[in-house]
Amino acid sequence: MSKTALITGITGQDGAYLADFLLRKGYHVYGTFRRISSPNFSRLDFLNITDRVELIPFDLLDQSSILYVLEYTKPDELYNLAAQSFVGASFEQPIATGEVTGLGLTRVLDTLRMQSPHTRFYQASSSEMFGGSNKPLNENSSFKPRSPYAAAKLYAHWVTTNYREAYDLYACSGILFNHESPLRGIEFVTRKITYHANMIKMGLTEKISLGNIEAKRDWGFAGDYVEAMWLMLQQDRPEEYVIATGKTHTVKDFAEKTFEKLGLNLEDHLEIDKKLFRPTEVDVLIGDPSKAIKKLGWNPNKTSFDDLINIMVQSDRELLSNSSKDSLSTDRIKEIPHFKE
Ligand code: NAP
Ligand code: F7E
Repeated sequence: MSKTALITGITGQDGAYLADFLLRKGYHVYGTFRRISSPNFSRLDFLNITDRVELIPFDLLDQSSILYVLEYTKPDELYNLAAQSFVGASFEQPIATGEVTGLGLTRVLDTLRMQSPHTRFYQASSSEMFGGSNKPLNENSSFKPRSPYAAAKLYAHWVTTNYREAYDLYACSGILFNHESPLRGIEFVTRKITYHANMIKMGLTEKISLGNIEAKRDWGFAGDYVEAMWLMLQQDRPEEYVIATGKTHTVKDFAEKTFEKLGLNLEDHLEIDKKLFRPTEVDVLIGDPSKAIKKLGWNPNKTSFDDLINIMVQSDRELLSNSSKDSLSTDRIKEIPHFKE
């Protein structure tokens, strides 16, 4: 019989790639979605898998929906990817971020403990929990969260560790550094850059506004990172793993390369907007994936920084070329407003 997996947050970037990965492995995949005003399955559609996964309504704020989903699915593996995942928004909505990203995990794990304790559990922890360092960070590095998002993720991370120790659950956290793709949300900096650079190339806009372009991140490809999530649940013992490429680049590097690939000069189009700076920033992130390489056999070098940019630039070029001008004239062009300075 095929194994079953439940993915919370299947409508997000990682949820879609993970669902695709697990379907290829022969899993029966359940995925949760939020009831919102218009359906949001575009990422599953992009990968042509919407009809191949079983979708169940669910909200991390709603205990009874969590109970229902677990009773209904009793999965072999549960991947908790759902979260309010945008660091910038966590400064504007710190309480909702705590409720969803922090307490939401506890609701899921506590229900799992009672309903389906044999399910193997993956928690989507984040490099943001470290707060930054010039040196490569590993599983033993100390945490110093610099945003409400990072604090909520750290709470969820420790609850996962605690439930493993207290109730002997197979519960582990992947501490993932930034990973991007054509399915990345448009407000995250990499996708914002590849999308806007293509808009500029097509003459649909002239400028891109960015915040702190000196920030450095360890960026990988989301399609490679979901394999690490799965590998973590196939081990003899549940543990924590850092997943990263081991290389870091500034936002400016990413933007310059993107613009170059389109035959554009970043300087001619860049505006620095102070409103896009965060109240506290994580200046530098670089991860040390040695443990994942050694124990999981995971390969951090499948997709290079250059390849990642190529994939995203090409995908946004196709997306924009296939869209009518009318459909491009509103939401996507506008900046996401920031209310707090
Ligand atoms: P994403 O694209 O923002 O997806 C987040 C998912 O969570 C979406 O499916 C979203 O549903 C769902 N969600 C949000 N609020 C919810 C709620 N109240 N109840 C139920 N579902 C809710 O994020 P991602 O990039 O795929 O990341 C996946 C996970 O990894 C997140 O937990 C993120 O914090 C973590 N992480 C990401 C990275 C990265 O670089 N991508 C690195 C480290 C950790 P809607 O589609 O309805 O909004
Ligand atoms: O910012 C700087 C910004 O929003 C990256 C999430 O997946 O990865 C992600 O969090 C850097 C920051 O991602 C703009 O200040 C400059 O230094 O793309 P981002 P993030 O905050 O690193 C971690 C690992 C997660 O766990 C999160 O869920 O870029 N930056 N100018 C900008 N950032 C944005 N968004 N927009 C700008 O205009």
